[in-house]
This record gives sequence, structure tokens and C-alpha cells, in this order.
Amino acid sequence: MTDQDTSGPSRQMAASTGSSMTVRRRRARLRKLARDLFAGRTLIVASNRGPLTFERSRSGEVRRRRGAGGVVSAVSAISRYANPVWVCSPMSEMDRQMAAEARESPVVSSTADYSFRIRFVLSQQDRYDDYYLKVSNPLLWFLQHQMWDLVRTPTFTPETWSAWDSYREVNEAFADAIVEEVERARHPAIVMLHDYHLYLCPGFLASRLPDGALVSHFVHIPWPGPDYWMVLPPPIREEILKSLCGNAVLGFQTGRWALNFLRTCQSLLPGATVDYDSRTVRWQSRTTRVRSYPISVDVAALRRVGRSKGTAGHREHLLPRLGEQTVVRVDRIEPSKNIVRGFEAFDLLFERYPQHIGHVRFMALLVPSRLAIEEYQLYLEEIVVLAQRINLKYGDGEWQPIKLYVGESYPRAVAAMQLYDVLLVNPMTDGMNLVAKEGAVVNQSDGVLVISEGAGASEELADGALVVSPYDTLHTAEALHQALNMPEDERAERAATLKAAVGQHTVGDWLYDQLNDLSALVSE
Ligand code: GDG
Repeated sequence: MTDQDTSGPSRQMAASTGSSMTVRRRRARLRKLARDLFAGRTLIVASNRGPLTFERSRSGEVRRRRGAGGVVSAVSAISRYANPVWVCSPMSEMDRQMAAEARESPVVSSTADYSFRIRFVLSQQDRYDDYYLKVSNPLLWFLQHQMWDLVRTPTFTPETWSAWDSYREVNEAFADAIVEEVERARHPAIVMLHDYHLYLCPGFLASRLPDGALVSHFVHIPWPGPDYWMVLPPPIREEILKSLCGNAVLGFQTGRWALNFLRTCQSLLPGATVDYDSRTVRWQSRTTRVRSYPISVDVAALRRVGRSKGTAGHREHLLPRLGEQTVVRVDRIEPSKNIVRGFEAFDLLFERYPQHIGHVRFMALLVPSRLAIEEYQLYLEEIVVLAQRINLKYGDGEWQPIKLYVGESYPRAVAAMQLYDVLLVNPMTDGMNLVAKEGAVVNQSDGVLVISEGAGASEELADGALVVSPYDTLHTAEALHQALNMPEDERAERAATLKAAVGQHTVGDWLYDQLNDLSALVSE
């Protein structure tokens, strides 16, 4: 297994395999590893949201649309090397129809870049809503991002317990589909599960998969320490922990989250034996290796988006709307991203350094997310009201300091990332945060990254960035001021440091490290 340390940024980077190799050699190394590994193995990937969703156009034609979100972008890279079966939930009406028509057989899909077969898991709508809207988001997401106001929430009512039953049921349906795919496969399977929607899947798989099948699970979001997990009643948290200990390998974004998992098992999983040196948990007869695999960006694909006509069009639109200097943020509208405190820090910047008023603009590109959940709707309202208040306070008929772009457009987000002078990434906590890494790759102005220590990405990017506490608006304002006043040579040096850090560890390396560990287990 890759011997990654769990203790901090520099050692983490040093442990990342092959960082001094050229991009081409690293790609060739990954291709060879994938070819060797999957010559005798079938890959099955499972995540709630799949790589594609299907829609019927007005003319009746079926169209494919790339699935949205950080998880899908990163995980899609696997398809370039391994031609997997991808087990996922249908997202659109058309997906559901195709799932019903296709029944057992997966929908085949390939593009110039990727090739996979999609196997939809069709769940009853009310069960799916419980699983997605009551347990995955908000319960698990809120827990792992420590977003609860514990005086009032959460409360485990009969409705919550019934939603938990639905979560289990949908996870079991995923496991059923995976088992069928494993049985249908010509070779023994490697199953790669993704994220908090599927925590109970490894438990169901453990007793049902034939010997020789390997299951790994990657958690894209933070893993808090045991005290916070105690907010979940014992039957729920133990069911999650037991199931996750059904994995051969359990991956996290950073060493900190991996260590928290080990500590959580030690405190809250009766009968578990935790070994911090080998980073393993032994529960009943199984051993789970707990590892960190920092996710990253597909640098070549991102650069292609940066050069595309679509991005150029958005750049033309944004250019005349920039300030003399521009702070940018790109986020889903998501309370853990800490957008409100970001604006409060911007307000403080103007209060303390009024010389910026009329010169510095804040462009916030915000993607609507989970609006079916009340907290998210309220958060959007809060954002809009605060932006208006700041605009009234400092703006006039001609000039407004904050420009909100609410809507979905990846090329527009990339165009804004090309143009920023300062990128603000200040989540309270975030598994990784791909925007921080994407900005480093595409920015054309030696822009400065202000990042909070809550973002997993701050472990790798700290050397080139200004690191702040997400809760400290005063020092965030100071960091913004420092970034806006930074001499050109320092900006250039920091931007080069950030680019090098991302270039040395791309999404291909993230994948390589995981496959390398799985390949070592296959050889065992
Ligand atoms: C989760 C974890 C972890 C931006 N605007 C649009 C759009 N984007 C892209 C960004 C970036 C992605 O969406 C967002 O990824 P993040 O990592 O920043 O955040 P989450 O969505 O919360 O992702 C996170 C990640 O999973 C991967 O493991 O890093 O910690 O929370 O690539 O550029 N995408 C589309 N339309 C837009 O308008 N489709």
C-alpha cells in the first residue's frame, strides 16, 4: 500500500507517489497499471449521481448531459482507463424511463474520452426522497460538515427513524445491483463506492460477494471526530461504522479525516481494534485499510475547457464587469461554503480600508443546490439580502461592489477563475474543494488564493496561499487586503507555487494511488 502519512501537509505531499515524474510518464504509469489490473478484473463504480443523465428534447430526441458536481468530474476520470459499469440513481424522468425499460441491462455510453455502462438503481420515489432529502442531505452532510445548531437540531423523531429505514433500503438496492453485476462479470470484481449516500452498501456487500471481490469506498467529505458522531444515536452510528469496516480500503481526502475515522472507530465501535501505525481497523474477521487520497483536477481537460469558445464568450461578457481588481468566489449555494461570512469580510475590508471602495469588485458565481431543503433556501435569501445591503452601503447608481451570478454554467465559472485577482475559498469545512485547485490551474493574472484552514485543499496549497480561519472575518478581511496589495513578484511566485502543487498531484495521481493499493491487495 502507498505509505501516506496522516500527519500534515508537507509529509502528505512527499508521500504522494511520483510527484517528480513528468505528466506524460505519470499518465503512462497509470495506463499500464489500469491495463494490468483490469486485464483480469472487472471494475464496478457506484455513486448516487452518475456520470451522465438523459433528457428528451422537444423534437423527441434523447440527449446525454454530463452529471453535475465535483464528485462526478473527478470520478469520470476512471472511465478513461477502465471501462467500468457505473451503478447510480436515475436523476431525470428520462433516466427513470430508461431504467424501467432496460431493467437488468445497463445503458452503454461512450464518448471520445470516456466509456462506461450505466446501471440505474430505480427506487420508489418516497423512499428515495427519504434517503436523499432526509438522511444523506441534510442528516449526514450536516453531521460531517458540523452544521447543526445543537441546541435545536437534530432531533430523531419517528419520521427520522423511518427515513433511516429508507436509507438502508436504497443502499440495499444498490448492493443488489452491484451483486448482479459482479455475478454477470467475466472476471472477479473490484467495486469502488463513493461517498456518504452509500455508507451501508459495503455492509450488504461483505456477506454477499464471492471470495476474490474487493470493495473500496472513497469519502469525498470531511470526517469529524468521535464527539461529533455521538450526536447520531448508537444504532445509527454503529450501523454506519460496521458497514464501512466491510471495505478492504476506505479512502479520505486528507490525513486529518482518515485519523478522525480511526479515532471514531476506537471510541464508538464496540469490538473494533484500531492500529494507528498500520492505519487499519479490525472488526470481526475483516481488516479495513484507512488511507488518504487527496482528490485533484483533470488538468488537461480543464485547460481544454479554458480554451473553449464557450469559456471565451463568458470571458468577453465578464471582462467589462470586472473592478480595477476583482475578488471571485465559485461555490454551490451551500451553508458550509461560508458565503455569508465571506461577504461580511468584504464589508469589513471596505470599512477598514476605504481606499478599495469604487475600485475592488466581488464577483460571486453561485450554483443553486438542494433547494428542496429549507436551510438552503434560507441561505440563498440571506446571501441575496446581505449582498444588497453591502451594495446599498458602498454602491451608487453606477457602481455596485458585489455582483452575484446565480445559476449553473461551468464555462462561466472557468472564465471567472481565469480572471480573478483574488480567489476567496473560505468554507467552514470542506473535504477538498476543487475550485481552489482549478483556479490555480486556469488563472491568468497571478491571482492570490485566500483559503480557509477548513478546506482539505489548504493542506496542499498552504505554501502558495494566504490561509485564514473561516470564522474570523477580521483576518479574512486583512488577508483580502494583503492579497490586493501584494507586490507583483510575490503574486507571481505564489501563483507558480500553487500551479506546481496542483500539477504534481492531478486526478490521475489520485486514481493511481488508489489502484496501486488495490493492485497490491490483489497480489496478496
Ligand atoms: C464535493 C466535496 C470535494 C462550478 N460552477 C459550476 C460547476 N462548478 C464546478 C467547480 C468544481 C465543482 O463544480 C465543485 O467542486 P468542489 O470541490 O468545489 O465542491 P463540492 O461540489 O462541494 O464537491 C468537495 C469534491 O466533492 C470532490 O471530491 O472537493 O470537498 O464537497 O469542479 O468548478 N459545475 C457545473 N456548473 C457550474 O455552474 N456543472
